[in-house]
Amino acid sequence: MISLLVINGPNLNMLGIRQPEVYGRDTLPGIETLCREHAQTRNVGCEVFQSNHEGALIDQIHAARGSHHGIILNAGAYTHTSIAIMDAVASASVPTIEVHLSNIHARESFRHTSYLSKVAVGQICGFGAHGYVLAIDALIAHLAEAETA
Ligand code: CA2
Repeated sequence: MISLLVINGPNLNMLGIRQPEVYGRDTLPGIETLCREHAQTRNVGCEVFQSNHEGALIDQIHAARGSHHGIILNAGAYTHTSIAIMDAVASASVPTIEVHLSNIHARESFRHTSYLSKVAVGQICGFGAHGYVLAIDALIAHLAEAETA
């Protein structure tokens, strides 16, 4: 069975508590349940992880090699700063889709740059929590395509 890992980075544990006008009213546990339930409808396994620490995120990305077929990654603000997380995604060689709740390209210019986009299969942003559902489907399609290639 295909197994996916959904990783959320710093401050995403605060979702639904503050700034609902930017990030919506969904909470992190709500998003994680949405991911698990959607994955189940597609007959794929889904594990979730959140950390506010760069090294812990890197450890999870490394550990995904051999235990998960794909990663859905919202690295939060590390998206715009972390060469270390970019290198972890590249070195793990696990297909990764980058997700953001907000449309980072319509926000401050420092959010327009993503180091992760250089190593991700693709980026989904601006669709709120539904972006995780889109990413699960996109990752399943990508893995199926890679299998037949
Ligand atoms: O839009 C996204 O998903 C982001 O990855 C969210 C990050 C932000 O730094 C990225 O530029 C885009 C922020 C995480 C959530 O931060 C909160 C701050 C206050 C209240 C609730 C969440």
